[in-house]
Amino acid sequence: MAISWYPGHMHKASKELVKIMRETQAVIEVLDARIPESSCNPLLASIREQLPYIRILNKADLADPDITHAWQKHFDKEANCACLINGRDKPLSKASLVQAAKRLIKKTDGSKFSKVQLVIEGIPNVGKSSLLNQLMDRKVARTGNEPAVTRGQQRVKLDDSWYLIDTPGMLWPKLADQDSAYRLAVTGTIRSTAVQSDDVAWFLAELLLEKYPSRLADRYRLNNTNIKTEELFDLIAKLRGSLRRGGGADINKTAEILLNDFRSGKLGKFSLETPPQ
Ligand SMILES: Nc1nc2c(ncn2[C@@H]2O[C@H](COP(=O)(O)OP(=O)(O)OP(=O)(O)O)[C@@H](O)[C@H]2O)c(=O)[nH]1
Ligand SMILES: [Mg+2]
Repeated sequence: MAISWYPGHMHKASKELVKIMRETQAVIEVLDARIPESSCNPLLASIREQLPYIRILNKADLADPDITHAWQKHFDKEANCACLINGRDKPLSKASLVQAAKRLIKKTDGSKFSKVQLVIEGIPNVGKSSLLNQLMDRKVARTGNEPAVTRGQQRVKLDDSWYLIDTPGMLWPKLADQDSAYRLAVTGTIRSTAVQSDDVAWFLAELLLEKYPSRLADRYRLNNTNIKTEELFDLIAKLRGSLRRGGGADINKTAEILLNDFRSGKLGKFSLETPPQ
């Protein structure tokens, strides 16, 4: 099934984003450290145009640290860009963010920092509002473990002359690369009603069987990982009690188990994309 998810509220959010760019000094683009390439929304580059941008590799606690650092080096080479890392294990401080923003803004327009507005943007469910709360050191924005929680812009004062704007998560009209689209779905970016979770879990199971069989063996006590995807579903179902009456895996329940184990980090840290050499 082809994955595509661009509801009306995202189109509206992109228009609202365009409106605030003129009063914005720099953009904070939040990426998923597990899929930095697929989580990079091409619309955002065209909206921010020449503005400097800070890329934050978020949810780094769920990704392979060496690969995340390689991505950081890769993005740091882009003109007008600084790349920072954030995760539950090592939260980014307000001071580090402000320092990076000051350096970038100074380079591009020599601003006096009398009033600086930074806009936080990125794909849905990547952790934009959580980052806002973290930087503010209190809960100012609603967060949730599902895409499209934030529905409108929210502007807050970071300190005397610095403002932050949280924005709704946005995808783009056509997810041309379907492998990327599936990686977005696996990481929880696409609303569950817009995808078939058994399809997404199947994609994940095949990927894990091919590239990370030992993680599956550890988590699901497998003696042998030289098995077909269907057998993997059956073995998970047996272990976790998601069998159909009469035997065999309840595909939907088992798909949820596998996806939840992956998304929560219980299967380990995964980087599904590496930077180009
Ligand atoms: N493991 C981990 N989870 C995170 C991190 N940051 C955010 N989350 C979780 O990711 C989920 C989404 O967080 P939000 O901050 O609501 O994401 P958002 O980008 O604002 O989402 P939308 O408003 O829907 O676009 C929540 O369950 C957060 O707890 C992180 O660094 N590590
Ligand atoms: Mg949000």
